[in-house]
Amino acid sequence: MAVFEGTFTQTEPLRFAVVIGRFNDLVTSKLLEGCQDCLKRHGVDVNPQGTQVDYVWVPGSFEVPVVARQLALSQRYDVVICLGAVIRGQTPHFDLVSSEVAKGIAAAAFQTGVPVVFGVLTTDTMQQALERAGIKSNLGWEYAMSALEMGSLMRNLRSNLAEPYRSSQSLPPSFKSASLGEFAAESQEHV
Ligand code: INI
Repeated sequence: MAVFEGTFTQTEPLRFAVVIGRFNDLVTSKLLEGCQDCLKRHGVDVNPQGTQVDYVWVPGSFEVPVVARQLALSQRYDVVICLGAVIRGQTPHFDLVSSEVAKGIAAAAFQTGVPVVFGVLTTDTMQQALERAGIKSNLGWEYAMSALEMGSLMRNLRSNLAEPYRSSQSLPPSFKSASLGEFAAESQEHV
């Protein structure tokens, strides 16, 4: 059998889309800088005029999932990175926005089969958000690492799982040459 893992070195074939919320752009632009810095240091051409990364700005985090899904559906990208900042101190509807964004991003990945990185900070204060976007560390870097790992892992899985598993030796004789339809019918008989 096998172990599948992403890599951080073979980045040349990878294509990325980054969706960024303008709301709290003091924070999101810093997340983007951290994200680009990480991609660049791993050999990715982050220039918007280049061939590896496209950038899409949206009004706020709430708009991120629908755009992430559209980008994932386009089949142009190995991975979509979502960047946003939802801050409780200034957001009476913090819980609504943050939970919808999280659910929407998860759905975009699940519905399309394209990894969508959840890079939306949810904090109580602007101070906490800034600390995580560059003052102490920059989580944009971690989101890019997840994107590199997931993008390369999914490529690896696609190429290795293209062929169905062929170990007919270990199957009972009746299963050996069965098509999927026959297999399903046969399985039903045993229920
Ligand atoms: N969007 C954010 O990304 N972060 C926030 O903290 C925020 N607040 O405070 O409301 C926010 N609101 C805008 C929202 O994402 C939508 O853009 C807006 O509701 C229009 O649909």
